[in-house]
Amino acid sequence: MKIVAAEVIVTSPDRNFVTLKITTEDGIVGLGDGTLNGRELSVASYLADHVVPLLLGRDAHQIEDTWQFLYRSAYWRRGPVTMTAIAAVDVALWDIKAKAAGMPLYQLLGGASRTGVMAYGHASGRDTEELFDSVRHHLEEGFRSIRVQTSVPGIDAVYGVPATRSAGRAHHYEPAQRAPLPAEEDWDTGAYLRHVPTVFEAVRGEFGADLPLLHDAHHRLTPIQAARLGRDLEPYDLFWLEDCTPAENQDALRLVRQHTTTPLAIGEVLNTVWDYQTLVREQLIDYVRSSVTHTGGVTALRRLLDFAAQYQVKSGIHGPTDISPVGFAAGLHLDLAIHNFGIQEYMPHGALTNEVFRQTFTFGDGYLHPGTAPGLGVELDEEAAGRFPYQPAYLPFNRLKDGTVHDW
Ligand code: GCO
Ligand code: MG
Repeated sequence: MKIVAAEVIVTSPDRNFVTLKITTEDGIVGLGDGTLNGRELSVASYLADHVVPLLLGRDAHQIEDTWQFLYRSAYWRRGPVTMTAIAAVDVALWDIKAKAAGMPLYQLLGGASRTGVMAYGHASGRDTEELFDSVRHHLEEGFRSIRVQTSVPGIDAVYGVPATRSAGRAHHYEPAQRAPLPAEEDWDTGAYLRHVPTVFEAVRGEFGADLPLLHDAHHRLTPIQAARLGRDLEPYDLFWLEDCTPAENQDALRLVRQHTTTPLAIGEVLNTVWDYQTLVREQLIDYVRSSVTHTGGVTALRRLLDFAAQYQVKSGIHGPTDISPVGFAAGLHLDLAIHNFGIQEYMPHGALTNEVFRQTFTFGDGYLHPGTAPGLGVELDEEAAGRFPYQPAYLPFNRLKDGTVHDW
């Protein structure tokens, strides 16, 4: 089944998305997500300039061969732009194969291992009252596991907490801003380490012992600071503490592990199984945070999660709004099929995004399901996509009080 066309579509409903649309000689269309937040056009160019010409005429069914060809023939390996571009191709080919088979993708990955996929949502607040309100709102929306992010006294703008509560999206934090330059946020590790445990104490007091709670430290701590935070949070029984240290230093997690039993999740900025070698083999983490979109697609993430399964490490697939509905759906099919599923992040997309990407997944009482439509279950409305041209957008960055740039 020859590939006869491949097109890169950049659209910006609510935010920027890069989609690869592959068409086969018998008219089957597959979609892949190539969205890399704040660097979207680099992936669009990598795909359009260097990958599309290689795809034309290839057999769409040869997913493994195409993956190996794109990974090895570039000579320059790994990195977020390359791995996101490979993911876009891989996911589009899985979509095509599943449509050709007349089955939802999870059937081709071995079939469902569970009836639904447990999802967590993002609650946040500038103070306790606003945070409790946000947790309640998420419970009403159907979430049964909640990530808790909080403002910190003395810090003006902090990751995960919207600076303003705009109507309609009041409870959803959007990680990028449409702006010609990145916004500057501030950071004070001491103030954060003192404040966060008091917030979890309050949340546990209000919502009880049973509610699974998560927290994202977003790469800001040194190993000894992370060890202290993990230990201080032990009384509040977190489902996980995420990105406690910048993960390119895998060895750092040994020290954190020696000091705390708080479960650790890492990996949304990692791109390949190689980035996880020490983390998984030494069981330094409990959850793999990679997305399908940034890790080379379904083929590569499946392999990574199978490796993790040998060490009792589970999945926690990244699901922010900067993964498009196409990449999100691909993650849901994997979640349903693999044995070592842990939890799925679910940050609902905005109304305009849902107009452009027609989706079949369902959510209720804490669980997501990708649906049973053939393929991924996502269709792109190209007319709607065309109404939302690309807009420059950046992730924020951090400075300490003395002006030093810090991890965001
Ligand atoms: C998460 C992430 C996101 C990232 C965003 C960057 O846990 O969902 O940390 O909020 O900041 O995906 O593009
Ligand atoms: Mg995160």
